[in-house]
Amino acid sequence: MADRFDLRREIEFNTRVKEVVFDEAAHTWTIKTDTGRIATARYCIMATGNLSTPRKPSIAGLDSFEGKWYHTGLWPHEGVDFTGLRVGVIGTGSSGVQSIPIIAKQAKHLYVFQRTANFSLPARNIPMPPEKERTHKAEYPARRRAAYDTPFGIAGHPPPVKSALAATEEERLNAYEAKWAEGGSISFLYSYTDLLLNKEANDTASEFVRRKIRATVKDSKTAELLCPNDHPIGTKRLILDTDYYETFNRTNVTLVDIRSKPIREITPTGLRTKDAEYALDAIVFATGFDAMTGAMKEIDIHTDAGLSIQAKWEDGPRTYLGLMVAGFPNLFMITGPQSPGVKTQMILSCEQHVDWIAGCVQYLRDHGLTRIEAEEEAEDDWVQHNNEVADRTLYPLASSWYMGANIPGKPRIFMPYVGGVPAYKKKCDEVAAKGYEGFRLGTAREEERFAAN
Ligand code: NA7
Repeated sequence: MADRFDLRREIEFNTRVKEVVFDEAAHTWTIKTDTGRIATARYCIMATGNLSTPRKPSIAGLDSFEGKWYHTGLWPHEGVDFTGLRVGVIGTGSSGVQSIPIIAKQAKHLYVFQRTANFSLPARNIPMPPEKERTHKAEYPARRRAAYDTPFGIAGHPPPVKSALAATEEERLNAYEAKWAEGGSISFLYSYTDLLLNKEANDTASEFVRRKIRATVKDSKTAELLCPNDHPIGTKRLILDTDYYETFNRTNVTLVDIRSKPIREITPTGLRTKDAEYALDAIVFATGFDAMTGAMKEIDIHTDAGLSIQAKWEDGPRTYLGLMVAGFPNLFMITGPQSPGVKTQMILSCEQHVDWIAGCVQYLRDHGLTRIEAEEEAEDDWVQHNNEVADRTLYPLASSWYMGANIPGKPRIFMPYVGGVPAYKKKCDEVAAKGYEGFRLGTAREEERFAAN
């Protein structure tokens, strides 16, 4: 892509942005980096990602550990060979669940330290048959257009038409079995209309997966520990795996419940829980990310009047459309909090934001404008709408990274917009068509007199 679009000359590689400051008189952002390079730009677009700030828990004693430790989000590019080693994996989200079967095949012994069990479905990954690849690629433009009309931004799954509670037990079992055999998470959640809306409906799908876990894992105590029981299926990221539950039938794998017996400390030779000590040569932290707001808050983003993103988002993120933040003119976000981003196909949502921002910047240029800022009231309304939509679903019932629940002390607010891609895109397009409704527009020469929308 970089070569095809001749992008390399526009990119500063190996550069970390430390601070970005808005100059209110000039209507520009100044971007300061760790290489000393400073850039000034009319607009600043934060494409810093939702899952880009890996987070390692502060467990006492890690500095004393004599083995090697890794974080799944900072994996060495050259790979890691665990052959013959005693390995501990901490964390059983997507990253843990997908790496555990592979590490188990190499390690002498693998200890999986689980605090919370998660639902996982078979990925059914196989080499792509060439014919399927050809027909799929030939349909790219039509698929992309169709994807914009689906809630998750993913084409090719017929939307459900029926409530799970309107189906008979036998119908439901057949439907879930078929989806289990096919693989995929969206397709599974698309079995019925109300799996993410109604707890009773959801229970039927959650119980189906628990039965699969019990049927797969031979040791009944281990199976029971692996059965999620604290959240409805789909309200945390629904994991896809290859042989995850089967891995616990291996003799070199031990599941350790750190919910009832928490980790106390890491020692030079391993890890100590409340009731036991585990000798380890390597530790893998699969403990996730400071999701959705972490990367933005890591950079010192502020205006020359002194308002900072850290202060503004102290009680949780506030945005207008997940695209801009009141008080921070000319600063855009790609898939910011309160946009559908992480609850959709990311590439599509990134594309929609990029197109919207490009259209906006073009509009400002065409109208001789140099400043755009979200209005407080529009932002308040959007945050409220975002919360109301989430509260109509089961999502807030889970202690997920969508809620900020995985970071001690982080405010618990449901961050993604779950009203679906079509409703969101329609709103963004309407806002633009109305001359950027809910935004104040202005010019550097006329700071005081913002053009009314
Ligand atoms: P996740 O989904 O946030 O999972 C992190 C896991 O680490 C989860 O099982 C946590 O348990 C566990 N965790 C976190 N802190 C601790 C401590 N202190 N002690 C023990 N266990 C801990 O991150 P992933 O990287 O797996 O996946 C992130 C997303 O990337 C994923 O959803 C996909 O969208 C791609 P907890 O549930 O908090 O009890």
